[in-house]
Amino acid sequence: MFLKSSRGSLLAAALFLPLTAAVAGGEHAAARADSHAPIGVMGDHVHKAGEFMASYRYMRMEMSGNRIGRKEVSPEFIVQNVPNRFDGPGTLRVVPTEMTMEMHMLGVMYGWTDTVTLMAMLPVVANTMQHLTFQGMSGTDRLGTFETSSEGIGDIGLFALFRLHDDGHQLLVGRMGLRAPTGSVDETAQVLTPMNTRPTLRMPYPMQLGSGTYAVTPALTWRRYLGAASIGAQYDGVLQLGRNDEGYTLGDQHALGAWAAYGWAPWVSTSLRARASSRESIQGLDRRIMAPIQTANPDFQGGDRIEAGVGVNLLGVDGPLRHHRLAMEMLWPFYQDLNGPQMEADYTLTVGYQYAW
Ligand SMILES: [Cu+2]
Repeated sequence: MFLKSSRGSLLAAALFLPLTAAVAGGEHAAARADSHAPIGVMGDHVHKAGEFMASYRYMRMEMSGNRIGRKEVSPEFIVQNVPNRFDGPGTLRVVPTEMTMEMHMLGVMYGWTDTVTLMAMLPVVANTMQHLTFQGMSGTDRLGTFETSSEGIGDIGLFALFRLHDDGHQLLVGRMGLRAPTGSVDETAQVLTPMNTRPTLRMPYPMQLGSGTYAVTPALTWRRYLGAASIGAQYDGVLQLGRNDEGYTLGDQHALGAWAAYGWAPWVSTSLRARASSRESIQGLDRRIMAPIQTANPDFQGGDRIEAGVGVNLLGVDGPLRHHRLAMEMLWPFYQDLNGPQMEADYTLTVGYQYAW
């Protein structure tokens, strides 16, 4: 799996050498931990013909508090000021306060040829959301709190990765992917209404497990070795196709990220990464998702975010650990401009294990 990629002198130099650092020549190819991008990046590498790789990723995103645009707002501000677009109260009456999104992602890669690698991804999703319900049709009297959750298979993805350029130092990988609507979009939960009743309703958009539509997921990834260091960049998109059976389309997403990594030894590298992403709001409407809560409004979805963080890649280079990889990355947002009111992200953690043979 580690290609004939690396010729860098692996034990030299300080973190983030000037980009002019010369690539040490004359050494034969060796495995290095930063031959894979930080674990939060997907579809960054390819395999040689006949190689397989199995992977497991755990991703966790925590959200809390709310914003309108870049401005933080309180639950009381939301229920006094933000209109309810559906029948009932004039303003929103239920406010989400915290959300945890977890994903267990199983993946397999296969080098079909030296140029084309095939990849499949199966996500298992688990979401929980905490809410605050305000009493009656108006005012700021707190009635109570409730939690909803959803769990199950998300949208599976099938991808082809293309080795567009690879000279041992510099690698360019193109990706074309198709996501299928295998995740449920009709999950329900019991809620606490402002009238103090507890009906079971279809959950709002962020709590659903899938998109309900096919999507194409192109990406382009570039990586270059600079001695013991490496730098890389990726564009990553999710373009939804058509409208789902419930009557809506999730917003398209575009992300641009860049990282720098340094290999302290062939078996360990650390990285810094920044990523800017943009997601559009939802087009259309699910007629069964109509409640005085921001998450039920298709307009209050998506926005722009810039996050940055650190990662570590570990690679087994000999003995029984050879070809095993373990990696972790943590990203924190430092800029969020949300189509809000919407919950803001606190952090995203990705832990991954990969094994190639
Ligand atoms: Cu792989």
